[in-house]
Amino acid sequence: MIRDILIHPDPRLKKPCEPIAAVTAEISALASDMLETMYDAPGIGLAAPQVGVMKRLIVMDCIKDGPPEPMALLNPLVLWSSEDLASYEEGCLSIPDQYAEVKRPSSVKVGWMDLNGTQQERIFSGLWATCVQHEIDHLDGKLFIDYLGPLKRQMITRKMEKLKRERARSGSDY
Ligand code: K1U
Ligand code: ZN
Repeated sequence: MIRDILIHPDPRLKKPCEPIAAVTAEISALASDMLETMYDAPGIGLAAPQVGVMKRLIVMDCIKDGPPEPMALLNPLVLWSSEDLASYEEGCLSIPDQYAEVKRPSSVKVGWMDLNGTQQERIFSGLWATCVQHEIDHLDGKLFIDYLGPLKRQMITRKMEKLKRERARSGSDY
């Protein structure tokens, strides 16, 4: 099932999310819906608060060419970050059509629980590293525009407020 993606500004996008205690049928269904919603958007990642669920769950697939590599990460935690930084022009499905360069560690080691309840660990690099950090930020109520200066952030927020007003007026449900 494709779920609606919240658009900034929304208080749910600014709040920290709750850890997941166990993999239940509800959590598995949520992960499946989030992957479907991400591929439909289309995007390379999605975090549960973006669909209004305040739980620590993210999905990702950063493969551009080749067979898909869908991932669902429960309670993801950055265990190590490289000292060297990489700059990437980030976007966000909750901030449509707005992009900005963000500098983040170029590699990170992340630990998480998978949908079988097994603890996993992996070093992410390149686009995967950028994406996993962007998604974990969502779980902590942080958006990529929070890395920008106040003027740029305010300009983007005003554009999103206008977009939401227009969508509400036209009765659009996306
Ligand atoms: O979390 C999100 O809002 C999803 C976001 C993830 C992301 C993008 C870029 C850098 C870091 C994290 C997106 O997927 S935005 C859409 C996007 O990047 C994309 C869309 C279609 C094809 C390829 C990329
Ligand atoms: Zn985002």
